[in-house]
Amino acid sequence: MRRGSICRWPSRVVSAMLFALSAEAAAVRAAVIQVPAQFPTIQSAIDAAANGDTVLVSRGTYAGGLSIAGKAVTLASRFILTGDPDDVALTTIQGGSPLLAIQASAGTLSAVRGLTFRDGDYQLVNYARRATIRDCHFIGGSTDLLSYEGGGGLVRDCRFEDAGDDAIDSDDASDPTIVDNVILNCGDDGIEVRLHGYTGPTLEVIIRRNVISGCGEDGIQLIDYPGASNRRIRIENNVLSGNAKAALACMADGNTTENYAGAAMVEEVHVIGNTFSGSTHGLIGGDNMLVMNNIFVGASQVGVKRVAGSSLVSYNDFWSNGTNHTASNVDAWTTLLQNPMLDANLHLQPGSPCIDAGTASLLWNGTTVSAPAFSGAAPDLGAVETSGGQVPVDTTRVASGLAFAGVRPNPSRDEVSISLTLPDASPAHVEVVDLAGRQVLSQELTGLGRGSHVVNLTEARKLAAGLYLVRLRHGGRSLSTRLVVVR
Ligand SMILES: [Ca+2]
Ligand SMILES: [Ca+2]
Ligand SMILES: [Ca+2]
Repeated sequence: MRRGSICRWPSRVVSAMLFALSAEAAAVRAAVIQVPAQFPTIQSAIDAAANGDTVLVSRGTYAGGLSIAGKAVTLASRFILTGDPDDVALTTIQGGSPLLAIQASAGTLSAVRGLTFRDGDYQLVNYARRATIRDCHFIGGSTDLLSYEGGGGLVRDCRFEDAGDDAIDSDDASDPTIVDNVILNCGDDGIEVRLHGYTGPTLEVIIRRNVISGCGEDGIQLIDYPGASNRRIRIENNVLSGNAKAALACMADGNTTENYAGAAMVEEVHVIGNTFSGSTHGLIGGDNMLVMNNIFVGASQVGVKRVAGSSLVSYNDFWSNGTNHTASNVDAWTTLLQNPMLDANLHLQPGSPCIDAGTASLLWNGTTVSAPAFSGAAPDLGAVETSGGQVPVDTTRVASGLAFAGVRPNPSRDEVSISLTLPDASPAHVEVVDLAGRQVLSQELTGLGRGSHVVNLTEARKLAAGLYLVRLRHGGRSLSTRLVVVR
């Protein structure tokens, strides 16, 4: 819970609004309705609220079985005024099935803020296209904690613990944005998204900067149904740690019970900058996934499995997995196989080879996909960007005195220059190779002499957009680095 994140109404403003709570005033301006001071139960306050009103609940334990329908209501504890986490912990809605439903008829400005939901069955079910759920705590219960049923909106800064089934469940035409949540010890999956058949405007499901740990099945489970539904899923900067089966898995044909087989899932999924730690499997994939800038560490069986079809696995680090990857489109040139040097929180320690080892963007199936904002020279691998970035260092220096310090700019739209050091005056050769291994550019480097040089590759401006390997050869040795061309 984050202290002091947002206080929309200082308490003196609330008092003034309460004095103004005549019938006429309520009709024309948002009001604050207090429970239990003005209404003894939450539902009676919701029923009395007008569109845009806030139902402000004081500390206490209240019965579930609540419903918001036909208007936009903010249902909140005094946390929205105080920023005090105790206002969340001590303002509890307990029991019921569900504890709270936000109906499809609820207004788009509906919000639930700073409440604890405890026990019961299906704690919060959202049918509304847009509802905001922030700073809440979901604990226990026999089934799912937060369910989207054709609903959407933001769920942020919430904590989910000990779900009977999934913490967050997304069914039908839902498009939740799931950001900055902590999800612990679910009976089944941390987040389960079913890709039911759907043909309307593109549904964007976003799963960003969450910590998901200790779940009995998968951290995130994407359940496919036959055919191409119009969805895109972005899974970015999450820490997926110590979940029992897979950290992230695709499932075929509506199956929810992990079978480690993956799915020929054609919906587009971006898996960017996550840390996968532990589990039997890191990622079990589909047929249309871009997997970039991630760390896969400590999977007892396989780090990345069945990321196939038009998928690409590029700029990732694999370390200490039973098997790093199987049956997947892994770009070996951009793949690190080094200890990521993680601390106890799975953040990178100083000197980690994952610092600045990612790519800012990648051309994939004709589209340039960008990483989130980063510091330093390039994105780090894994979920958490280090603050300063590393001073670029020459990691390819060899004892012979031959060195290849890199390609600038990278990504490039035009010609590029390469920085190299030669041990003597004999000729060198540079070539650019595409992902299929075809040589697309070749240039002799003669008369350079011993020492450091910068050489322009003017022909690089003719390269098609894509990912390339730049290889420097000299005296029987070769050194390589990667180049991304964008157009
Ligand atoms: Ca599908
Ligand atoms: Ca499941
Ligand atoms: Ca960086």
